[in-house]
Amino acid sequence: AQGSTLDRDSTTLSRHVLQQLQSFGPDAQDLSALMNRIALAGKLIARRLTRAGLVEDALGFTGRTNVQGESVKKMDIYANDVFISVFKQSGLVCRLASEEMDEPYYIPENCPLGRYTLLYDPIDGSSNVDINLNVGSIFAIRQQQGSDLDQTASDLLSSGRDQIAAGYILYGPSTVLVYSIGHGVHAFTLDPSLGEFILASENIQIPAHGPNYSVNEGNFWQWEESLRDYIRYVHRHEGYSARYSGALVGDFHRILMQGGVFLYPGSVKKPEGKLRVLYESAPLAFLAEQAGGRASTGTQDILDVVPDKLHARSPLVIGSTEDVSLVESFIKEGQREK
Ligand code: P6P
Repeated sequence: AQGSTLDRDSTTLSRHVLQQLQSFGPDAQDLSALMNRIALAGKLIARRLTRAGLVEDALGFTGRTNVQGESVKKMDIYANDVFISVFKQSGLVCRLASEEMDEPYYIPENCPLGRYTLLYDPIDGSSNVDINLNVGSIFAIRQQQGSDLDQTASDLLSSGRDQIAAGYILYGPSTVLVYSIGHGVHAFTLDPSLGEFILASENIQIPAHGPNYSVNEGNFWQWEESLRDYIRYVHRHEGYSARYSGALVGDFHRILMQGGVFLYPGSVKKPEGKLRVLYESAPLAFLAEQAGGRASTGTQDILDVVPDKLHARSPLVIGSTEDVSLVESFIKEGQREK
């Protein structure tokens, strides 16, 4: 037992990435280094969140609005800059595209030959920061296609199947980093006394069905009738629990660990929904499929969606295969009746 505990404690994130790839070639080294930078960003953000009520520039609003028209919180800016800072030193990343930036940030020292692009939502669910509830960072790593000399980053407008790695950091009672590089989904827990993310669980699998359904029912009357019919179905049937924290990463993590379905559907007025393809739906869809689950817009696999612009949105239905398919069946039924 002692041996296995020590083995686990010495399986750091960067080591785990190399083991995943069974090779120590240049790609493996790069991804290992990239995941190490993600881990450093997570530690820096976790540290600030832990002291949010005690330091300046952590709570409250900046008075600015971002490209989404959402009010920007101080924590959004801090976390956005953390990712830029840790990747500047990596020498591997040329561009960073974030929910908090209208255009991608280019790192001139690494461009145009930088091989990777980081797409991220630095603090997702930031409205939870001021009430000490969980928030998260979501990330995806893609290889840069072409030199992008005109800095339009048009190569990023491709399907989620071009992601080479994705994951999130969940800042909750403990700080958990979940990632996949295409070889299963694995979770690490931050040990603050070591300053290391330690392997917690490997090859996480989403159950085929689970009890949780996670959706903001306050939007009930904005949805298509077919979605309302699905909600009426779960209201009528035993065994369902409504769980919604208002922060996507925490709500998705519950689904990943216990099964069920998270939905952010389109509404009649906003058929594309609220969540962003490139740095919210697509990374989580990558994880969901790697964990034996599914992610859909309701009519199409999320990983097949090709965004038309950097901050494109899509509806999201994600989680257990049976639960996602049940939602899709209601939507298809609704389309037949039209
Ligand atoms: P609503 C947070 O603002 C966020 O982007 C996700 O983290 C979360 O799932 C969703 O929006 C919550 O949106 O409309 O239910 O408040």
